[in-house]
Amino acid sequence: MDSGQRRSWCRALTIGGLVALLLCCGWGESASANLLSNGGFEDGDTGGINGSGVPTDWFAWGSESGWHHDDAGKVIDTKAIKFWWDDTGVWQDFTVTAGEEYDFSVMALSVSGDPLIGWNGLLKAEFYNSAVGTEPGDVLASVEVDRYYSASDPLDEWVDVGGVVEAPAGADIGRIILKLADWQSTVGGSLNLDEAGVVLVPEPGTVCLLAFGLVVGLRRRRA
Ligand SMILES: [Ca+2]
Repeated sequence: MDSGQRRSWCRALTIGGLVALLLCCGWGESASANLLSNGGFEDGDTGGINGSGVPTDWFAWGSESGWHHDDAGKVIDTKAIKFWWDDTGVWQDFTVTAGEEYDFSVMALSVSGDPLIGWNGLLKAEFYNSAVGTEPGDVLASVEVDRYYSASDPLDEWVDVGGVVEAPAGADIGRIILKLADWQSTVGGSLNLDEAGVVLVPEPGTVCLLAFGLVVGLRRRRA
């Protein structure tokens, strides 16, 4: 390879490095994949949430105080879930790395025809070590990430509920939990939930430094 070819290669690699820098610094987060399967509740039959209607790849507990439904105006795409009492909920597990941050989210809708009263919607995160187990007594950390607040959040529009949680030391399993909570003296109505998601929060500092180092290194070689 003569010096001209080498310069061309270096130029191409430098441009590649700059593109990588832009990608990881500017657009890295949007590329993160949802760690949940069937987060939109599109798969599985409709019905009682802890019976015939449990959504594919989700687990449910409690009595039949929830429904997997396809009610027009209360879904994103074709199906969603809803709860009307706090004795029932759903969860799904996914793989995590201790020390990494994860962005948990779900969309919540309370409609004026059946408004949630006296409850809040709750998004919880839990973490486990697979070698220990995933029973309630095995939990390493339990975090109440965010709520849909029935007293103050708007009716008839999807509200984005969520937040970022770091996986604690020893964790290799994360769990998202969706339910109602905060019973008050008078309760009623129901809350629809859809588009649940968990994404790994990228570490732009580390990745950008690597890309920056690549670009600087190539430029030095060219000099
Ligand atoms: Ca859906």
